[in-house]
Amino acid sequence: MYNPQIESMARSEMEALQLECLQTTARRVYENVECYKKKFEELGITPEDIKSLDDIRKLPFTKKQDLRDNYPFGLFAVPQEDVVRIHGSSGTSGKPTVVGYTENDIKVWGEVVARAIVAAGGKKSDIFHNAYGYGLFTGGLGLHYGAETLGAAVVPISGGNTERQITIIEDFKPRGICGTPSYILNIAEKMQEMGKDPRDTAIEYGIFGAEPWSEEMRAKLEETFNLKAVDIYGLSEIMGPGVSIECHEAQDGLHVQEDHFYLEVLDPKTQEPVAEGEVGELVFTSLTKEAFPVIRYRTGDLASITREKCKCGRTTVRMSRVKGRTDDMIIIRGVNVFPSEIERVLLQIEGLAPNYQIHLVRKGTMDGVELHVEVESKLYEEIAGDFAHARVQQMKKEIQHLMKSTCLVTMHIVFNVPKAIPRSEGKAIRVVDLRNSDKVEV
Ligand code: DLL
Repeated sequence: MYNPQIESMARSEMEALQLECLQTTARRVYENVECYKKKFEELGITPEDIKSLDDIRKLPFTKKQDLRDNYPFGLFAVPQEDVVRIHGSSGTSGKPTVVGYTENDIKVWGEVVARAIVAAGGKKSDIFHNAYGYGLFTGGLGLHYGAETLGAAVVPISGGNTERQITIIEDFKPRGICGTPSYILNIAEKMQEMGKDPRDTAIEYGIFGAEPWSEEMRAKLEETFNLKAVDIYGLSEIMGPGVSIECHEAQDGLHVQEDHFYLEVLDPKTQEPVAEGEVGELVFTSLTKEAFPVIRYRTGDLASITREKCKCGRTTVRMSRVKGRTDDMIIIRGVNVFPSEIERVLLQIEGLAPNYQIHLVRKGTMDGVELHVEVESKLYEEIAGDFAHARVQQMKKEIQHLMKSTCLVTMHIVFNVPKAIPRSEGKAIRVVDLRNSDKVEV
C-alpha cells in the first residue's frame, strides 16, 4: 500500500475523518460558491445542519447541467490566482465541462493516483508507459502526476502514433502501462500485424479505465499481453482518474479513496439509497477539494458497492465495475440494454475481433439495433472473405440467439471485414445513434 495508514484505516476512524471533511466542504461551498449558497437557501439549510454523515442527505445534488449553467468558472470556490490547473471533459453538447485545481488539489490527486498504481502492482522502480491522452482530458496528466508522486519513471507518450508506442515499449521495457482498454488492444493488434507478440514485452501490469469494459475484455487483455489488468475509475468533475481502483491481489471491485471522495449509491428514480450489493447511481461528494468542490454529484454511472473485507487488507468500500450509465442505457422497444452486456457476450465468440459498434436505426416507426461485429483476420482467410460461408451464417445465428437470450432484443448482426470498425486512440465509441438521420454519437 502506498498509504497504509489511510488505506487500511478502521471504519470508525475513517467515518470521523469523513464527517469533519464534509462539514468543511459544506462550509466552503456555502461561503464561496453562489450556486451552492442559493441551493442551500432554497432547501432552508446551512452548513451547521451537517452533524452526522447521514445528514449528507439534506444537501442538494449537483448535476452536469449545473456545470454547464456556470461555464466556465462559476463553480470555482477559490480566487483565480489560487487555481494552478484547469481540465475539462468533452461533452456531447459542444463546450467542455470545466474543472479547476489548487496546488493542494494537484498534490492530493498525485497521492490518490500513486495509491492506485501501487494497488495495481506498481513500484517506485518501475518504468511506466502512459498512453492516456494528455490535454484537457484528465487521463494523461492524472496518471502522470500519480506515477511521479510514486517516484516511477513515467513515459508521457499520450495516445496515438501506435507504431512509435510499440518501439518505445520494446526499447524502454516498461513494467506498467495505462490507457483506455480499447486503445491498448489496438496496440496489441498493431504489434501482431507487424509480426510481433505482445507477450514478449516487459509489461507486467496494466491500469485500464475511462470507458466501460467487461470481464471478458480483461481476459482478452491479460491473455494478449500476459499482464495483470486492473480497473481504474474516475471522472473529471470529482478529480479525474484515481477516484477508485482495483487491487491486483483480488481484482474484485474498486477501492474507493474514501478519505477524499464520499460515495452514495442511489436509486436514480427515487434518489433513495439502495441496499449494499444492489446497482444504483454513483453519487460523489468531494471531501478535500479546494478549487472545485462538488456536493452530491450525480455521475450517471451505475454500479453497486460492498463493504466486505478485501484480501489485500484495504478497508475501504469497494464499488463494482461500472455496469452502465443512466443516459447510455439503450431502450429498444421498451427493453433496457447496456452496451457492456453486449460486449460481455460478443467477446465469448471465437473468430470475432474485440471491436464492435452498436448502431441504433429506425425502420419505419420501429427502433432497431444493428450490431456491427468484425471477423478476425485468421477467420477471414479461412472463409476466403465470403460472408455467405456456412461458418459465418452459423456464427450469426449464435450471436443473435445469445443476444436475444441475454438482452431480450432481436438484433440484426452485420459482419465486417477486419479493421472495418473505427479504432480509438482514447475512449472508444460503442454506440452510434442513427435514428434521426444525422449521425449522432451517444
Ligand atoms: O475518464 C477519467 C479517467 C481517466 C478515468 C483515466 C480512468 C482513467 P471523464 O472524461 O470526465 O474522466 O469521464 C468520466 O468516464 O463518468 C464514466 O462514465 C467513464 N469511466 C471512467 N472510468 C471508467 C471505468 C475520465 N473504469 C466518465 N469503467 C465516468 C467504466 C468509466 N466507465
